[in-house]
Amino acid sequence: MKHQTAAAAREGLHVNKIRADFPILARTVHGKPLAYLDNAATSQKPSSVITAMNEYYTAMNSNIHRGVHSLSEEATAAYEKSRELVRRFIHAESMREIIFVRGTTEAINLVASSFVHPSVKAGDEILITALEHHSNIVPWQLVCGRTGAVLRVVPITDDGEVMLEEFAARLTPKTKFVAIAHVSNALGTVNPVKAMVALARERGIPVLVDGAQAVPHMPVDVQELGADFYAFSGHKMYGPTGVGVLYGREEVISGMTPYQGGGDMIKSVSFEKTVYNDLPHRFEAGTPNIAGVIGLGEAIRYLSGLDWRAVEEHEADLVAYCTTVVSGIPGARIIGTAREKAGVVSFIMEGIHPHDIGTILDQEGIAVRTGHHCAQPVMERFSIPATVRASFAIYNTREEVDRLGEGLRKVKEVFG
Ligand code: C6P
Repeated sequence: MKHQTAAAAREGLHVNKIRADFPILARTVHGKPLAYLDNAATSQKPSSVITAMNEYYTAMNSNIHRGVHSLSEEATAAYEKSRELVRRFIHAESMREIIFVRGTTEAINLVASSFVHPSVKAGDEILITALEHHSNIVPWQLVCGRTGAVLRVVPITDDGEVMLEEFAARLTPKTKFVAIAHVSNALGTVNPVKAMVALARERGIPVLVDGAQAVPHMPVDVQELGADFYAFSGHKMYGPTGVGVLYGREEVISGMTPYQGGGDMIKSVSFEKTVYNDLPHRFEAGTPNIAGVIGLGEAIRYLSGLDWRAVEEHEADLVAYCTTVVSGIPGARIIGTAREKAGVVSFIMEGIHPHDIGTILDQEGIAVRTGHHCAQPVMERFSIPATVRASFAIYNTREEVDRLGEGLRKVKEVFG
């Protein structure tokens, strides 16, 4: 019971048991037990995910969709099984809507290249918010640079919440696309994405939701959400790196030109004419990350075995507890105080650079991320260069948050 929060114990999220599923959590750093609080950067992987990938390489390694031999058929079946697991996980209507990519970044770039670039002209507008990750800013700037379209930004409040009325006001006849984060990686803010998607779609404007920081923390139903695109990465939801998902509503992606050309995305090729493959394969050119996709499927199996309500309660408890602990350190200030947050507590300490804080915490075995978190406009909004970010997963504990508090008191001693 030592590691369990009250909420977790009550609801049956067996944190001690979960911790035992993640072998890396048993290691030490600088002689101290690892307290891994950098899950928004990437989460740790359970043994089942590592084993599934190992099994692919040891028992069925071969290319997919190409061979008639048994290994290729087994690998293809495992790969396509993962697609079905993803479909169920996000409640998509069809497997044709699930495109495997390298991660959120590639998913957004795919939409920018294949959907938005061909459909905008000079003077059209692409709307994002002020709390986006660089991956949901730069691809749109590239499109704007090539087409003369204009990037518009919805401001956020001092609490780090998107100003909804400003969002609505910026949805004009010039707006041709909207791209918004579900959860902010730098602040933890959960955006009211359902309402935002509805506002855009009422006006016939297509929407992409960047779900990178949402899928590990809450159930997602893309049909209920109503967005045209939903992007996320495997490695932040207990899966491997190098694999992610672009969900695209079939009606929308069926009219899109392919992102990249190559093997597997075609039905037939001649020098005169190429016929593209069916959905979703026409967006998966070349040999994909087969082991990664199989590992992602296993991560989804793992997550699906947990009670979402217990996960959400446990992580909300950790965020609330961490907020209290950090706020109790003289000179500390939480950055991002939205009413609804998930997984993240960002903060600064007066007169001490976040990198120095991160270095001292590392000596205590505590892993946090320090810096701008690939969200420099967020830092600019709060007139700070960087923050310290503690970010949580299902296996974290209040005890680890206490260790963070002790580490921060050490930081205060060192820096006076
Ligand atoms: N954020 C973080 O430490 P990739 O790198 O493609 O898997 O994910 C990009 C990305 C897109 N959107 C959001 C909201 C994100 O948080 C991230 C990744 C990590 O916050 C690494 S910079």
